[in-house]
Amino acid sequence: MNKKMGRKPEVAVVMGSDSDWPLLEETVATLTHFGVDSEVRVMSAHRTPDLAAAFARKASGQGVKVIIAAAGGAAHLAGVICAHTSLPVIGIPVTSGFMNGLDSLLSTVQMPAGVPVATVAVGKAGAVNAALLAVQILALSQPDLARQLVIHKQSLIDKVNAGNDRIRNEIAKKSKKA
Ligand code: RP5
Repeated sequence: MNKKMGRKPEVAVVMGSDSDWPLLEETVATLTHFGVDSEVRVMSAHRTPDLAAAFARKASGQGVKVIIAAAGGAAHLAGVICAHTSLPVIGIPVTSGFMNGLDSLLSTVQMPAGVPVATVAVGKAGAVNAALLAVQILALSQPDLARQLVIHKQSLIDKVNAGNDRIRNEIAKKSKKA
């Protein structure tokens, strides 16, 4: 939520390493676009397991409504967070040096029944979509965010239509020249 209004962030953005930050900046920028503040933390499922578990256990009590967790390689952070909270957890698989992040994708998405991680795409699309999904969850109880999401959908339509016009104009110009 809005720090300016003296409220704690409702979205937590956590990542397995500071090396993930360039990707997670996309997530935070998208949240910021909707006026949603976030708490950003680096923690590791493997290197700081106690910290990750404690963070997940306390998050709900601190006003967090959605947790976005990103990791690469043996990407278990979202799953470990999910194991310790009933909050919705969105997992972002970070692009890795091995098969461009297929390892991260499978590690994040292949959760056992009962422990759901809403896994988005590898890379930038996933980083942006994780933020949008978090906004959509918050929008269920926040009409202003719901209104902004309607505007966002219209911007997607406008962009596609502009692309259609541009391509059709280019083709028309070329066929006139020929
Ligand atoms: C994961 O290992 C992190 O999320 C990161 O994507 C990857 C590499 O971490 P560093 O070696 O850069 O710290 O846990």
